[in-house]
Amino acid sequence: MIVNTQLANSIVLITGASSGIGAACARTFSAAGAKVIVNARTRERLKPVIEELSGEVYALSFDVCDRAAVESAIASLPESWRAIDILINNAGLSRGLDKLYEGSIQDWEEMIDTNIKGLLYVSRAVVPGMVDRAKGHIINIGSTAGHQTYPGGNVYCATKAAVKSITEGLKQDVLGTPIRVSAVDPGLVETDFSNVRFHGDRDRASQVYRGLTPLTPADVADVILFCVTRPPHVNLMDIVMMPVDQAPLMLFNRQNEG
Ligand code: 8X3
Repeated sequence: MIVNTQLANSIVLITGASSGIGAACARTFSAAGAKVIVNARTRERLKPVIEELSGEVYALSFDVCDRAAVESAIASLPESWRAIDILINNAGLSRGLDKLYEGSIQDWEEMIDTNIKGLLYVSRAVVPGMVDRAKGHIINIGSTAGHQTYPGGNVYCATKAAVKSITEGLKQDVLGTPIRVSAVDPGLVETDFSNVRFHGDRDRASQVYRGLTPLTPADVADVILFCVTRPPHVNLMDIVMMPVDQAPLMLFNRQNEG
């Protein structure tokens, strides 16, 4: 990939960068010339991604759900990595696809803690620096699930609707500054997402993508790159993307099915 002059030496923090969309963002932004801070819960999980990157990379391990850990990790950044230009709030997960009245409260807590509270903690720690420097772009990874609720999606969809509201609210809050705020909302992307949702039931997870061509994590990273490389006066507010084999919201074109 050609180094993008807009991104050369920019510092990008990507949460949940050990796999899926986060890891794809690390590859895409690193290849485009950015300095990349990759985050995951442990350094160990980041190793394979770091080994793939040829540009400058800094590993920052913390759990986005742990407010004190978020604050101290961001405060611990060395001087040369402090001025974060782009924050990609990617860490997120789904757990379960149960009726609300039968759902696991632990599943709910995990989704709310990661998808909403984690995103808020990281934003609260990083955005003040952007405001001080009058420079920055926050990209929140939402979902088609934040636009319409599907059966069994109840709490997960609510967390992604919250991401949409938080994105809009933050954009209002930084109005009058050059800071940009965007959400990228994918539909079906083939990652570990469904395996995590179904607590490691790989057969059930593979059924989600059966007979269709889902988005890849690289497809989503590509759109995020597009978002941040628009001219500085252009703010893409919310990009909803899905595979050609999906239609709003849960209609699928599966091959070999009657
Ligand atoms: C991921 C998309 O439709 O599996 O957020 O919830 S979906």
